[in-house]
Amino acid sequence: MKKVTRFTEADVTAESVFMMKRRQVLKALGISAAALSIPQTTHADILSWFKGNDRPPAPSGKPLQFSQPEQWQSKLAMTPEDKVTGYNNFYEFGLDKADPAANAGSLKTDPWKITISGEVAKPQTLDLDDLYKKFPLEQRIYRMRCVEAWSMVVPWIGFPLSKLLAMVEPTSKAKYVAFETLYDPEQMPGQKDRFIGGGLKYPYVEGLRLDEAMNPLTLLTVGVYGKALPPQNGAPIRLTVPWKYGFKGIKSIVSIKLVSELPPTTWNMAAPNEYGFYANVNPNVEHPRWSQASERFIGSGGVLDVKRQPTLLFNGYADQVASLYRGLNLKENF
Ligand SMILES: Nc1nc2c(c(=O)[nH]1)N[C@H]1C(S)=C(S)[C@@H](COP(=O)(O)O)O[C@H]1N2
Ligand SMILES: [Mo]
Repeated sequence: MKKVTRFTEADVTAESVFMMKRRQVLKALGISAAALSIPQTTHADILSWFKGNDRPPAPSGKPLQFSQPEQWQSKLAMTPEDKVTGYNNFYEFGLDKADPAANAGSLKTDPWKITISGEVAKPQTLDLDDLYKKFPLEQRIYRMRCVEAWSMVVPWIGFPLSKLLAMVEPTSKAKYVAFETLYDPEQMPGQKDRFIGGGLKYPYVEGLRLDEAMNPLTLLTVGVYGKALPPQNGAPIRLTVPWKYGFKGIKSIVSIKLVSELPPTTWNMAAPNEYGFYANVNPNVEHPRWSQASERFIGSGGVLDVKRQPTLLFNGYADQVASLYRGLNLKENF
């Protein structure tokens, strides 16, 4: 097996972890690798899909009250709930897609505090009650596209980040928004063990330009499928930026800071040539190690139903966000 000193998202999911389990999975399927007369790359799809298939039922979270504005509903086929809550990336709890559902249950998500600070006139620290009181929740059915080239359609519940930012009144120096996940190695084993956490630098941090953060699509998400987020999806509050690769959607946020300089971001620090600050979904800009032209949609199908579909520019939200990037070279600013 290839020796990996510092894991990247693809090394971990597509190579090391996957390769370790391939034999087990094939055995469980009752087939030998040789019996599958399909190319190696297709094996990876089918087998990693199978791993995602082997998942616990969706947890029974607290039901939420929310509206369903027409504009944000969708006729797209949705990814089933147990796949949304059972096939996750949350490296603080392990690298396998099944690890977050298995290991994040112990994360203490209430009480929770989130601070909004930096270049703002009215810095605040809010608890969950404050958030729920101040911001009415809405359901938004969004496409979700991971940089690893799989995708889902998910009914998130949350409120626009722009409302929170308006409340704290950014100063004229605020140009970017920096987000930070909880840092608590006792609760998040991946933060103290590089074999569990993939050798990323923790806490996980992410960032947006202020205009991206203010876009109406950008959601602070507190629920999914009608209920409070389960820990594996980033409880109690995470970011959802549907036109960007999933790694921008930072989970379990404790800090939102308005800043004047472009903030560091976790995957960019880990592999700057592979993961950019922008991370806009783009079928024409390939990852150095794989194409982004198509994606594997995780729907209601079974093990052998591996549906590939074309990747959409800005993940299908070009009409709402392309103007943010007018004049920007998207290949250079990936
Ligand atoms: N703190 C933190 N946030 C994170 C991650 C992570 O490992 N840690 N993984 C990211 C990646 S790569 C993806 S694709 C999405 C997955 O979100 P989901 O599990 O709710 O589908 O979360 C993102 N947010
Ligand atoms: Mo991802």
